[in-house]
Amino acid sequence: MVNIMPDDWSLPEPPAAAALQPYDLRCEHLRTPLGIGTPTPRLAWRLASDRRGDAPAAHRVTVHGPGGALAWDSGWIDGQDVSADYGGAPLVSFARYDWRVEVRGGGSARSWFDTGVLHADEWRAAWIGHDPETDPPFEPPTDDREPRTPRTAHLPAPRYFRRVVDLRPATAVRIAVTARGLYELHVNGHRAGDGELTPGWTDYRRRVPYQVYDVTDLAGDGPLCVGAVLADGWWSGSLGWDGRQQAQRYGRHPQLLAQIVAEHADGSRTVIGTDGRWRETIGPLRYADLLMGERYDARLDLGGWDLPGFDDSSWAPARVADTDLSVLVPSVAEPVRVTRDLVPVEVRSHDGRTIVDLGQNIAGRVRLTVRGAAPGTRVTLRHGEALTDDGGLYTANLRSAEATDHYVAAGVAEETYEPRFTVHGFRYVEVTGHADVAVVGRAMHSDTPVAGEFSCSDAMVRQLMSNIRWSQRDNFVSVPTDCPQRDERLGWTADAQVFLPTACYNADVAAFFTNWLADLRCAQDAAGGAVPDVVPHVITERHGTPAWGDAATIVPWHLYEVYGDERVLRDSLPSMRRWVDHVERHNPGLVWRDKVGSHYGDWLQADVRTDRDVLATAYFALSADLTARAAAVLGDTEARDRYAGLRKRIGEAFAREFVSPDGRITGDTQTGYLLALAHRLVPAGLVPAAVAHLVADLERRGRRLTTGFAGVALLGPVLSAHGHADLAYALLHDDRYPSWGYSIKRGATTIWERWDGWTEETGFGPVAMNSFNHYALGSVGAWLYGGVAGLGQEEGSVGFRRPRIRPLVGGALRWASAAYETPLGRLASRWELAGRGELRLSVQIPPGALATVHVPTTDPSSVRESGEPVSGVVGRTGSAVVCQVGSGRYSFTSAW
Ligand code: RAM
Repeated sequence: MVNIMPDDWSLPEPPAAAALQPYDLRCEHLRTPLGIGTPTPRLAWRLASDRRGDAPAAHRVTVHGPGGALAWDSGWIDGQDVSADYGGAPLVSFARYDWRVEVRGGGSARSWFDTGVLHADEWRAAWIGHDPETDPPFEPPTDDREPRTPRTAHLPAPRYFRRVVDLRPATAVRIAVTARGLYELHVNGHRAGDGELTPGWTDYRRRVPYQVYDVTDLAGDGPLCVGAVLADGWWSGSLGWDGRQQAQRYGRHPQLLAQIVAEHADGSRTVIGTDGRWRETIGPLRYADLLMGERYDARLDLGGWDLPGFDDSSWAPARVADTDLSVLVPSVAEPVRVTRDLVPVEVRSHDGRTIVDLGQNIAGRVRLTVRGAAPGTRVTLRHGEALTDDGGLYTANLRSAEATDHYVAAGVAEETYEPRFTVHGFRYVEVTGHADVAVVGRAMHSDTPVAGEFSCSDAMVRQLMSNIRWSQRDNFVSVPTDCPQRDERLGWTADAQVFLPTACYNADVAAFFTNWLADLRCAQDAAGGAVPDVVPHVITERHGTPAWGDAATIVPWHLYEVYGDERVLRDSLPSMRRWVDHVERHNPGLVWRDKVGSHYGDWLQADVRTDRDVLATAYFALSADLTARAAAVLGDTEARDRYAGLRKRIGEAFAREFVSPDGRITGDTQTGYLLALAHRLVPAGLVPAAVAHLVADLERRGRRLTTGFAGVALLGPVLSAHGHADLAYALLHDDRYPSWGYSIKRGATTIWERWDGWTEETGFGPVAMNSFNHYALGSVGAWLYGGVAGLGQEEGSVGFRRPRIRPLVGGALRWASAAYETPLGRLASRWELAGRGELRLSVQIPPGALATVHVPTTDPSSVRESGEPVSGVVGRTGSAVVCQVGSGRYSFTSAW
């Protein structure tokens, strides 16, 4: 069964433009951000032009600050840059800056950014929140009699805070807010902003991000009521496996911090921070936990608690808990948002329970509507990814995560409830307690803008891409996690690095990973250089693992290649070096056998076991290589030479130790060959033999893969680079175990953690670890974009200055297409077997790029572009004519 879900996060079209038109203006990788905290933010734009060969020659940026005053005029800057670092008058905190970019001979576009706290001494706020262990307890509401499970027994009630202030008439009101915990901000009876699970998860010991809200419209002219709900979240709630033991990892109870900044017509400001004048209580939200779920008792509603006139005399004065503000940092990434509602595809009754099927495995929660319930009716929502054979909810794979929400009805004709401080990974919801209910799924994730789309003629491959995109969204929840459902949801570093190339094609993840890399650097062992297996660092005993720790070099380098922002290398080079030095220090023989941490090998590979020393040493070579390249970009020639030399010696050690004279790699597994070939560790003369061994292994197994997390992404690229695209396609189209198609045949709407998540022989895989929503094996996505549709860049090109379009016509495909927003603008390709031996290839190249296009053909003389003999030919390969083109749209035809 192929279950096609519309994947309607489609890529918006760039503007139609006769001449160079800037669009998609960003500041520090974000669109119209509030709370920018750097003094020299990077401003960037893309360009659209319908004119062939167009390239920008000069640009000019002007920035106007408070009161409309000119803050910066860059003047005309010659060159093809599509970004500029702010270079004007010192920025002022909490102010709006309007900016405009103009391109010589082209158009102009405007955007804005809004600053946060630019100087640490401008904070006027304290952390507030009762300490339940030392402060008098809040009076429990009398009708709070709901029984709890052992897992929820310890969960405290979230707190409600409020403060009413009388501001002089203000022209603008902003609020900077954060929590050690999770918060939801309210202003004058309204929720402020649309971020979820704010402030997000970071390494709270070192960085607690704050968000800034412009609440001018909500503020009005009268008194201003600022309210907040505060819950445990990652700070003090269940975290990782064995949720209860891991609870209170960062702190024992949550705290809130906020600063209101009102601006008046005369330019003066009123600043009010959280302090002992705020008031605090508990309310209808009886507990809220990311893993366990929420319980809301609507009978205890605090109606109007966030309005100025509310009587809060029974609330306690807030306790000032702490005044350490040194950990506060501006938010640098998009918040989590609810981006899509899913209407159930089926609602059934099972054993007196209602089972709702959303038709799609998501991360998020539901909106529940209850009609005609008596006061005190308890409605329970349980979440699961699958159904048991008899049609009940399957929850064994959630381990200790209860993923259960309870709603106690107020008893009005119709009432609506939506949890806010929990997130579940689920496709099915079981509703008990009341029959007249309606449920809508609410998908939420870090709201990274769509950057690419891929399609093709094969329904199963389209579903594969849909599954990949969903697993990306479902697991990009503030940090890149492994899974959204069980008691884990951690930032496993290998998962992130293997999936990163795919993630970059799907979405603009520049800000998202910039944030995560800051946590990676915080997490790295300061003395030794070991990188933990999960970031943020919460499993202290696991670190230094091959392929996991190497995220320290792979992630910054790949971000640099894709986005062309060398600042990521500047920030990361010391960390990259320390990681490589750490491995070298413990492995002076340059074969990585010692200090291998938890060594998971080629995690969850099927049927075989790749030699661990081979895998480790290949990653060591890769990390040394990337560190050398980063040093070269930054002009550090000494470091470049040192790491390039190291890479060379690791390569020699690898060849000596693992490559036999007949081209066999120790262990003789697909992943062993893939790693060695992809990272150029096979001596040139033995490459054909090594490829032959890889191919022989695949053929011997009836064209079945055995790869796990580390090898899987390399199948397509390595096989097709060595003339075996047919095999790569065979694996892509396969639907026998183990393959992507096998899960899709079974109705998968997300990528499974393990090839054997469910099999005919055994049914569900091991309950100890069996997620149906894990992106690692979805790392094949990069090959769909970069291989099948052929959208990539030349070796050495950065930021897609020199794109390479090299489609891979083959398999069962009649056509394939992909489009991608490069830093320069839109890059796209579509190939199609048009019948009668004709191939059509249309491509779009962004302004300023010089692209190499490989036009597939069996007859070089047949190649035409827009009906004319093709020009700009720079070479021929066995099956393509290679030509160079500048920006614009081109339509090629050729014999095939
Ligand atoms: C499990 C998950 C995760 C992986 C680790 C090693 O927790 O599969 O994705 O990285 O193991």
